[in-house]
Amino acid sequence: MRLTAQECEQFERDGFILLHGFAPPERCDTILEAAKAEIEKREAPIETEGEYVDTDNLTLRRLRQVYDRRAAFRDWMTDPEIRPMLAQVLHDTPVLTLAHHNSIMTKMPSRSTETCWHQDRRYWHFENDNLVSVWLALGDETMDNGVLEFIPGSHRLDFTPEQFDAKTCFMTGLPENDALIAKKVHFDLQKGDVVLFHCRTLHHAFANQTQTSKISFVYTVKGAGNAALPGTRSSDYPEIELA
Ligand SMILES: O=C(O)CCC(=O)C(=O)O
Repeated sequence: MRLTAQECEQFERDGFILLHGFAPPERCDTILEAAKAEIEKREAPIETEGEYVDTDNLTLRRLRQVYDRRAAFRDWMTDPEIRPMLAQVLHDTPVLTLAHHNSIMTKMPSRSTETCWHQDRRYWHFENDNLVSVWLALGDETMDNGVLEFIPGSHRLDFTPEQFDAKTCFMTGLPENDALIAKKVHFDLQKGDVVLFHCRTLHHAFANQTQTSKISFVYTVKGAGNAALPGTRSSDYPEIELA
């Protein structure tokens, strides 16, 4: 499957694009069942809400390194259908990087927290920013349960370090930041919807205010010509070319 010229332009302009209904419901159910089993096991490496905020909240936030956990996850991350689209937005051969987003994301009822505005590249170390994440909704994602919001065009802007706090969150309360944040958009996602977003695109999500867990899948691809910097976490994990 390929993106239309208009969709490619949209990605270049906004830094994200929605692929509505990309993954069939049965496939999402298989992934979701596997995700729930892995969530139940809670095996390392994981991240909890307590790592994002100063609390003793050990609510699960993310299962990391999921590629190695289940065939259902590996199959999704190496899905041949999406590769041509990834090649289009990267302008290069897509390569899976297992170092970073390679995760089941959770927003648990009651105890989840807001995710601050940020660019994913904040902890990533590559020669350049040619990296795109693939977000798969495994159920409904809305403002009530913490759907992602994006700032269109933010991937093309240059920011100063003063616009970010010590945790590399894009600060609210600064007039220039707030003016940009006012332009935020989101899509209400349904099971099978995929969002591709650039690693410089500012995004955030509120807490889950519902009584049902929100479970999503996210992985990242880079252009083959974009090497991870030696000696950083980004180069510590295998890469898989999706030719
Ligand atoms: O699920 C969320 O709150 C957003 C996650 C996210 O943006 C990230 O981990 O980079």
